Amino acid sequence: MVIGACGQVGTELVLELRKKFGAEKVIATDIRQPENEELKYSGDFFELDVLNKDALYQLVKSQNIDTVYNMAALLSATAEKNPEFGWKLNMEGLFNVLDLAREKHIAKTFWPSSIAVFGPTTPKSETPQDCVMDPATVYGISKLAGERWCEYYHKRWNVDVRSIRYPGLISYKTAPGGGTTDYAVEIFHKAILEGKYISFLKENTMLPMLYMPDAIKATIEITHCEAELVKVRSSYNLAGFSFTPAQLGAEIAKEMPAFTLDYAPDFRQQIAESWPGSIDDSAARKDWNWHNDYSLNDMVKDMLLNLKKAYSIA
Ligand code: AKB
Repeated sequence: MVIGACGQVGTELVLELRKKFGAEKVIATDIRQPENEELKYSGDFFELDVLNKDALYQLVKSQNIDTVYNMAALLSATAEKNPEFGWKLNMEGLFNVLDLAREKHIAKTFWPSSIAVFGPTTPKSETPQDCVMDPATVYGISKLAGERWCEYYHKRWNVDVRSIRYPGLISYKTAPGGGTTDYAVEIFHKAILEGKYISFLKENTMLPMLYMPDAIKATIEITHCEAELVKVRSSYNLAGFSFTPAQLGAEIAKEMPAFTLDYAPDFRQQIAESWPGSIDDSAARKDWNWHNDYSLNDMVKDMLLNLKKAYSIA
């Protein structure tokens, strides 16, 4: 079962799981009906609010669910605008699923953490798996608290919970909603539709990123590998490549020479500045053999190709 199936990661996760395991084996759920056509017609969908513990339990039981991917969350920028709800959704949603596992109604669960668990005094470059973590956002605080709870449930009740600290995720099928790294997706849409983009982050703001096919691959691999391989039960560092808005703009301009980029930083700049510029993901590489397939250049080419197709531009 995928909770938050209509979101940026959920959409592609459901489609890939259905491809891998069969459509009838994967239940998609979200608080709202799917808009993505592929998702809509690819298999069963149920409306579900992860905060409704009873409805969640009923669905898990009636559909005989063994694995839950719990992707429902308020991201960094949105949670700053509504801190109380950000905390509530991110924490209660996690507890509702962890408790199902603790009570043995499901066998295992995947829960995404984020580079937002790091903060201003965290080492900025090649941020280690274990280091100072002083998140400066509600989202980051909820993810760090969630990581501690995941490890606690695992140690105390042997709950099989697995997690990755997602960096910024770049995708063309479903847009991200309310994150600080969203500029790295918006820029492609604007480049194709208008030939220009105004970035809400400053030109030299370096952030770790990952292309969606790699993120989906990692998510499925960590969830389905042997339990013994998963040595970190809080959450694994993970990354593909790092870039600044200026560097991404330059890559896009290689493919679209007329593209222009300007900057008008807003409140998200401060969030971005509290996060690492690059991530050391050697623990994930060593423990469960993680590796990314896409470089920055591969990603840019693939994004432009697919978005041009989506907008019917030759
Ligand atoms: C965000 O920007 O909030 C997310 C994240 C890095 O977790 N994309």
